Amino acid sequence: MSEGAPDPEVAAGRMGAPPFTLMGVINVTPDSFSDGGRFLAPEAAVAQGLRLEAEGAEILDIGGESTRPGAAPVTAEEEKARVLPVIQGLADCGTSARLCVDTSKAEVAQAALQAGATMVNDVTALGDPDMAGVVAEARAGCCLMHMLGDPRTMQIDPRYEDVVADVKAYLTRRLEFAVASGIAAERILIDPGIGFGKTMEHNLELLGRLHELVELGPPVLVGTSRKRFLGELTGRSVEERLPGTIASCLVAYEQGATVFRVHDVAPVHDALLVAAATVSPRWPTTNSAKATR
Ligand code: HH2
Repeated sequence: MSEGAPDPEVAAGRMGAPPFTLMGVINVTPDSFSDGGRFLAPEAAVAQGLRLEAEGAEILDIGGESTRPGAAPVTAEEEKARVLPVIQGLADCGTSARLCVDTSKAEVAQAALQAGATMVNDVTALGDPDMAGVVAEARAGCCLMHMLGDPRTMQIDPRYEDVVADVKAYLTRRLEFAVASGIAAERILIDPGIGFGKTMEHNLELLGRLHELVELGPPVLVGTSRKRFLGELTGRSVEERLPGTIASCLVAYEQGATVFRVHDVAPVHDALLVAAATVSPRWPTTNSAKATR
């Protein structure tokens, strides 16, 4: 068993599959807010993907353009040059994790789906006019995320009537559009877009009332990992936000979120296992009589 990997007996066998999914983040960018520059070399990104998989990630989210506030846009050519070797490399390694491309460009998504990805994480919720067709045609999964404005401007005085109701109304419209475009409902995830055109108060309100988004039906994905609102709350730098990340994931889990997009897979996995064993009425399913310490 590799270092940091969950005990397979606990994680998959004796207790049944856990009722949540971890999406491990791999940013193949020079400027991502927390891991920019670390995985620019394809070999480093592939190794990171395999490490995250061993730690419990069932989905690997590979992105070639930072969405941090004020980030410089990247051309489709550049984005493809960054993500395709990594997706291809992970597919060649025979990874059993699902490969997801984090992009809002249909051209990049199409190339990634041909290279071995089976899912598109689109922070613009199918904003590119060609994106829905690409996802539908490939019978791929997709994540529809809420964002107010675009990454260049989104953090300039974001305002909502009622942030949860506004995000819910937006996701309802995008879900309807996705399904009308031929994407099967069961292949869709929804995401409130923590930090995308939201103040700290907006993010906390969304996390605390996430069950209202769960009512829409599709699995809810949350991405709080290392984000700025955690730093604003705790005074911690990006490298010191793991405890805040874990706490926010546990709150989201208790509210009904089931997919967690994180950089630090192993610790979040363990924390969620404990939370799930405590609060989930149907899990663990097959408790063994074996005593545990
Ligand atoms: N957050 C980031 C990027 N993509 N996708 C979804 N669905 N949900 C999120 O919350 C989300 C996302 C931002 O985090 P990160 O990828 O670490 O940073 P950067 O955008 O700077 O690369």
